[in-house]
Amino acid sequence: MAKERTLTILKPDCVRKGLIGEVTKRIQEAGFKILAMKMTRLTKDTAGGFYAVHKERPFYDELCEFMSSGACVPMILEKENAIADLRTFIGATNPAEADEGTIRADFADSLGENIIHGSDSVENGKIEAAYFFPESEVVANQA
Ligand code: IDP
Repeated sequence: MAKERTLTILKPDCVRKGLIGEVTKRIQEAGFKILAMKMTRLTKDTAGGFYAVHKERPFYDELCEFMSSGACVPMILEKENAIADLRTFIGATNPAEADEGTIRADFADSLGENIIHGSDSVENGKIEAAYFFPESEVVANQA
């Protein structure tokens, strides 16, 4: 199977709860290689741009408020089947419906504040990775 890249974000609730280390450890133990990572704080506008696909949804404003409410940690991850595997790893959007042992089942409080993001397609993964990282910040060769 071909290697894929995906974009994850440890959301502001993950940072506030002191879970950066725990979630990053699980990401690495699950076989994802971190090619880029940083801490940043989105503005309401940059959060809105990232989630533009949800612009017409009733929760859009709440989502932009939440995503700009504190620091977050975006990362580019690489692995075979990374897109689907990360989605399985993080669990369903609503933590009440997330499988046992997933990040959202273990740590998320609500549908809105659900700890972690994962790209939903290869195409969106590329767009989302470029939203946070110029190619010069992607360390593909880590030998
Ligand atoms: P995903 O993050 O599992 O891909 P999406 O449907 O793409 O889920 O929604 C993006 C984010 O918007 C979710 O992770 C969650 O933080 C937020 N969200 C989704 N649905 C709701 C809702 O009904 N109320 C509040 N926030 C929501």
